[in-house]
Amino acid sequence: MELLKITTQPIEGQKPGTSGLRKKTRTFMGPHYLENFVQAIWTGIGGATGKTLVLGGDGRYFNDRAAQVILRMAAASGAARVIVGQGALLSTPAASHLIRQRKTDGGIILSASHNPGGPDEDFGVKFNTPNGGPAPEDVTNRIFAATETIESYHILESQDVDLATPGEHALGPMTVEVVDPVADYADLMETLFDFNAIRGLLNSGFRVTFDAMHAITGPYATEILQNRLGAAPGSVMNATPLPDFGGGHPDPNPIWAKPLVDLVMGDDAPDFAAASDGDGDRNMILGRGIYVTPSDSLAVLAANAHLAPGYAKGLTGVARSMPTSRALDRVAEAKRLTCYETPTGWKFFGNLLDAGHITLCGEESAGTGSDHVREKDGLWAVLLWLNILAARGESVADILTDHWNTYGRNYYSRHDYDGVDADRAAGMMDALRAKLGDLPGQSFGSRKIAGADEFAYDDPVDGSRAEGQGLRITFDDGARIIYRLSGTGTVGATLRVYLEAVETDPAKLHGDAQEALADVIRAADEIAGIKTHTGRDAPDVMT
Ligand code: G16
Repeated sequence: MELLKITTQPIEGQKPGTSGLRKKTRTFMGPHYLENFVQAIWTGIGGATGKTLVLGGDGRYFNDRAAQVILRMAAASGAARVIVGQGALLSTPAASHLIRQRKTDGGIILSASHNPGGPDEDFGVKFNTPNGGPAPEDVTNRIFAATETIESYHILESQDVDLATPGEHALGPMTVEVVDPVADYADLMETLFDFNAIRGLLNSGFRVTFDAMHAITGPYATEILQNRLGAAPGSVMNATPLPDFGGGHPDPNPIWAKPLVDLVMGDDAPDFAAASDGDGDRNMILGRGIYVTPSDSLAVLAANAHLAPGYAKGLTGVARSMPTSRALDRVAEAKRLTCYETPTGWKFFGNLLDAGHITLCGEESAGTGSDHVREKDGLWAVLLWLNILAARGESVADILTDHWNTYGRNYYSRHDYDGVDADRAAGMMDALRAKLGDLPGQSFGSRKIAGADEFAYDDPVDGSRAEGQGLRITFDDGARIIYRLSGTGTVGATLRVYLEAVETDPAKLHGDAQEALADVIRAADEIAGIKTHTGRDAPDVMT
């Protein structure tokens, strides 16, 4: 085994986005691309020497090859041990758990989350810190700075490590420990939820369908829902992870998981259905005849979490990302909990969770989670829902109706304009930013703008400040429009427009979201000139 020092030079554009570095797979496969970034991670965390790290990914194309490169680089840089999920697989929440459980120095997760996979699709690399959470901006800034000055990287020349067999393997002076990717995570879930109650529900004829979308949660959902909780065989669909996710977008929303939505809207609907994404941190919740928006799901979970044993003591506080609907705020107010508003990106919840300020948090982008790990967690949300359903003995639709009757409904939708020319998208944001000061007081239909600003966040724990986190328009009746450019896309710019309106009239709680939001949608275009700037007539995706 030879230790190689390879001469390289900086590669442009290795700046981590909302969640790690995401690029086209072929970009990552290009000469030195992955290696430069991994060496920059070592630099950004003060070197790999003596460290114990976790490594795993969502199984997408190039996952296995990238894992071998990272292991050889970790060994060459003096890491003591790398704990790898068998087959180089780990869901993002399971990786977060392993990082914490084994008290490691952090870990590398290979995933581009909900983005499609394959040689012509997307790949990603993300570093998580010892608390199990995505690296905060000071760390990612150091990593990025290292990518801009890199001159060489270190790698061991060796055979591939056998990642198919659990146990310890030597790689030069480093130990590679291959572990079952599912067992520890499944055990953690058993400590949080009343598995007996859920088992009883599933034995009573209550039918569940979980769509793993040919992504990482297949083995996790099969073990937990079918093997441990007794859901009928076949309850987990698309359960085998595939390198290209079967050619689909592993994104659990009504567009990309349409077959599941069709199922719950059909005659033979299960009582409860859910889906997760490429790396297992997102979730979509459905009941018979009903889709629960992520923002509503977050609010329902916050209102009912005490019904699960792991949260029986109540919540210390809650948090949501700024564009997430304020349905959560209504629950927090009623329960006298502080509700923190953070920028988009799970990394911003980390300090609040570590400091014990919050127990539960979530985002409009189909992510909910709690202090059990430091990532959002798709199956956790599914199990919390099942625990609540078992405890309340009501249907998903009844629980949601009761929730809206109690707290009111925040009608909500996100409109995405994908692959917009980056300059045009930036031009729209610049023009809107320039006129924010003139907007308060202007009327659109029956609503008047009460406030308009660009969101910035001062972290209450470490005092760090994040600026430029979305343009925010608030109306006098609580409606909101948020404009943001996505930080996870790999082609051009994705413009996200988040739309929200508050309804408390019991007669108007069951409408269609797009119809209920029609005036807000119109105002969003009038205010920002979306069509003119982007050249698009309609959004590509509405969730
Ligand atoms: C990531 C982040 C989330 C964020 C989402 C969307 O999710 O972890 O916090 O809400 O991206 O970000 P953006 O609007 O910038 O595209 P995931 O599931 O892709 O890791």
